Amino acid sequence: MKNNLDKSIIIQEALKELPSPARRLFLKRTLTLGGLSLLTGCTVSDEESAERMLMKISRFNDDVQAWLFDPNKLAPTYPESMITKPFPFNAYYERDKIPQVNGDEYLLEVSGLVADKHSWSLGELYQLPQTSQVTRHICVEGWSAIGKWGGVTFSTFLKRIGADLSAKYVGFKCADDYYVSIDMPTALHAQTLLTFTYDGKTLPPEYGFPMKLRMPTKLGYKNPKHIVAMFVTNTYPGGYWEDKGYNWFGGS
Ligand SMILES: Nc1nc2c(c(=O)[nH]1)N[C@H]1C(S)=C(S)[C@@H](COP(=O)(O)O)O[C@H]1N2
Ligand SMILES: [Mo]
Repeated sequence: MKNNLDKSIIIQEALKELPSPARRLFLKRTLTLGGLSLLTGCTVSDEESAERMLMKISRFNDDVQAWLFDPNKLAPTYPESMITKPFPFNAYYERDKIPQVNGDEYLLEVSGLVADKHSWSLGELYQLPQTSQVTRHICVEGWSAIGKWGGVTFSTFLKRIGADLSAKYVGFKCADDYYVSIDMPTALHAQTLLTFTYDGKTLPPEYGFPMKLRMPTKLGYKNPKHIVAMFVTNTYPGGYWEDKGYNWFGGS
């Protein structure tokens, strides 16, 4: 077993191998060796594997960094012919634990810095103006897939509930033990959708029935499925993986 000091030396050495100083700084800021293991799902035990993983992550950063850091930049969209079939399922548990939410009884709780705190039935949510987009979902575990999600533009919903749009965060609680929070600029991003459909059909349980917040500008783990409650706040709410060491911004 390597001790913490060894680990920090390994990561420092591996970081030296990265070509761009900016990228090096970026990774240094956001990653520890433990975080690297979490991000990649592999045990980082030696310099070579750390380096390989950092290169992989840095290539990924090259692709996404621009729009991750600019709230006005749009993530790429794709033709429907490029949709990945079958679209992967992922959660911190296996398929047999997928939450089975009863849509007839379902109510979305809304709280915090919002004028209208009434809970929303699915019928009411489906009445909101609906749109759809075909975007790439990127998981830190090393896969990405293109899918089509439909729902209401989240900024439309936030305005409808009279959310304080100058607040810092929007937090989400899910029907499983998952929870996550995002920054307000991302919540207001034009491509951030509160989605109820996948590929034109009601979102199936594995993809997050009754709703998934879909943000093509964020990594997969920032996109909560099975949302049951949301709140607007100025107090940092954290998140399931963030509290285990992932970086909150969700772009590394
Ligand atoms: N409620 C909930 N949301 C979640 C997760 C989860 O375990 N529970 N996993 C996240 C991760 S890491 C990924 S990659 C995506 C997977 O979404 P998919 O099953 O539609 O591919 O959901 C995200 N949202
Ligand atoms: Mo993920």
